[in-house]
Amino acid sequence: MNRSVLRLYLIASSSSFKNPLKDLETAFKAGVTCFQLREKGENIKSGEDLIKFAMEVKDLCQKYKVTFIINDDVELQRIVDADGVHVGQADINPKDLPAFLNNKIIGLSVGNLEELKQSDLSRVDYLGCGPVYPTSSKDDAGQAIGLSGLKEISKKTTLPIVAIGGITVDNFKSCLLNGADGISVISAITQSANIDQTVTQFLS
Ligand code: TZP
Ligand code: MG
Repeated sequence: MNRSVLRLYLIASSSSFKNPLKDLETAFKAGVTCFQLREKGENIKSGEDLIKFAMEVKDLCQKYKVTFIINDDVELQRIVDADGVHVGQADINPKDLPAFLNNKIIGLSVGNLEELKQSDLSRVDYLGCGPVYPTSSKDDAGQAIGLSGLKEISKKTTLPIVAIGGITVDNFKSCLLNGADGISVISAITQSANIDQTVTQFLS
């Protein structure tokens, strides 16, 4: 995959924003490069509602040339024909993902060198590394690995890396200087009072 796709990778659920489609459009228009639908947390959609929302997001992604990734839900990926899936260490092993994902993007979360060593990366296109900084957006995110942890992982792989966890407009540049091809954020954009400005700052 092209590493530049990871440059600004937004993650959100259907309830992360006050006006999800409007706010996502603002973020995409401002330059988000990749979007992951991660339907977790409170007030989440399921079934037909989730499919409908994911289709609407896919249309938006196509309009703004944003790569569209689905977290974990392989069936939803297939139904909406998103660009790929992202799985965590506790999810399906990437090597066991169905064959219909062969020409799709597969992302894997890696929290430390041990996880990197133990993961079958034969079908993995990029790694999500972190949490780099402490975060309250994921209960089981694990210990923050810091910039040193990020750098360590990046030295042991040639796969594209997106840094994640506690990343803000004030600390993202350090991630890009320590092995990350891009940065992935939830709260910095979903909680922003000025999404357009925040996205622009992340791209500067
Ligand atoms: N995986 C590791 S940390 C994290 C995920 C999904 C949450 C990142 O959210 P935030 O708000 O950008 O720290
Ligand atoms: Mg997962």
